[in-house]
Amino acid sequence: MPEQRFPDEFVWGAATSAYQIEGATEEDGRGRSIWDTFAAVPGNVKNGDTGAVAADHYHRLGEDLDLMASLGLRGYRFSIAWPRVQPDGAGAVNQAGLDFYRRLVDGLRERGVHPMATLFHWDLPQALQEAGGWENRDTAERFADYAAIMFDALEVRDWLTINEPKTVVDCGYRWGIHAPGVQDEGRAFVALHHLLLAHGRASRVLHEAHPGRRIGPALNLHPTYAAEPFTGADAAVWHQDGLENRLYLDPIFTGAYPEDTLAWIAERSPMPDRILDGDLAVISEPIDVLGVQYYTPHFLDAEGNRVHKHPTAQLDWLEIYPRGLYDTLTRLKYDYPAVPIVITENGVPAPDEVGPDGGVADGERVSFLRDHLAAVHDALAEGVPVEGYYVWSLLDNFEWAEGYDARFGIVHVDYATQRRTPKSSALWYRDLISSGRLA
Ligand code: PNW
Repeated sequence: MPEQRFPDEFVWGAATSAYQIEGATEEDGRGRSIWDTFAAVPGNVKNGDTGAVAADHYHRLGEDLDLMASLGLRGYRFSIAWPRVQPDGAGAVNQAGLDFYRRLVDGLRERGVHPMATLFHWDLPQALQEAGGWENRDTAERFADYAAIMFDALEVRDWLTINEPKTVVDCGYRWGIHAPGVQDEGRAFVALHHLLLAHGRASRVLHEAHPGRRIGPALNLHPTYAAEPFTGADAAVWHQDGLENRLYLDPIFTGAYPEDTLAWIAERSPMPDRILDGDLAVISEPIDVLGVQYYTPHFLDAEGNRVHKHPTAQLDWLEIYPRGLYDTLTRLKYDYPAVPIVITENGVPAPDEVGPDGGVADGERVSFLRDHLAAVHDALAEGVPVEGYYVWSLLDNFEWAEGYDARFGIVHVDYATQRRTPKSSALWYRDLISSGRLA
């Protein structure tokens, strides 16, 4: 195989999110989030796990920054816990919360690591949930206010608005397996519209207040395919593509919801009535960067049911298919206007893997990352403007409804001692970063 060299300026990064690693949920004036509430209800999260301690990152910031430097990371994507900064989601700012993220950004800069900040990675202030959460249009305004606070407080060039609106809509509101635990399609798509509105409002605020900085959404995209050719699955595949991908990409890039998907939604949700004049102009505020999160494709049988064609990971929703990342990236190039793309998440879970010597040999993760990066390289060769890649995740962490059993980190966390141990994938990644080429 010819050598697969990446551009010198390619940003090799790792990603995390606040609720999944910080812990310290009741310290220094942090308000309550919907994930604190959701995780406290027995049965919602495996083993009754919560983010109360997580990887204790809030108390181990210096150590974790040094860890990033030791791996040679060029980029770090983190999220800001809204309730740390605005405990009630509106009004008064909690200085201690702001200070934590200032220390983080300063620490990254001192170590030459490029920061990428996510404004919302699912930990909505509980007070806003009590006022209707994302079903309440006002939450988008509150989000724009919070975004303005963060834009002024942190010297960060690159911002992401909403992490995976699709997962909020599907897991949080259609299936009820994530906070806020709603199971109602009608309400789900109302929430969707307000999430996109929040994205657009915050993007406008940034453009007006800080020209030169960049912002975009972080979308999980799932290429959809017929599991077998000539089975008549094409209509189902297109419908699924609407729900998974076009429902998010089209309004942001083209200023219109996909008509077929909107018609389907209209049969089950009052969402179309909630679209006011001017909303789509806000939602389609030009983006400067697109965060792409890729984990898995969806193969459908003739009835439109999902089937697996390839091996799955520890979590069975994750069917391993690196070619899907190439297909996703090239599809963006051919179907949508060109913007710089950053892979803001890609990774794989595995059960605890500590060997007898205390080391962690996660060969399957190395293969997964290598194969997906080869797909990124192929997309670069095809002219897709991919600027960087952030592996999910830097650390083992609170994997939402799966709790601590599913470990996505390239660095192992022993939750009893909070000891960090780079896995073989972290050492492999460090070498890749220094050579710039896939061996
Ligand atoms: C993402 N799916 O969520 C999130 O952004 C992370 O916080 C999370 O830890 C990571 O992926 C791993 O799950 C997803 O069902 C959740 O396809 C579900 C899916 C995809 C991504």
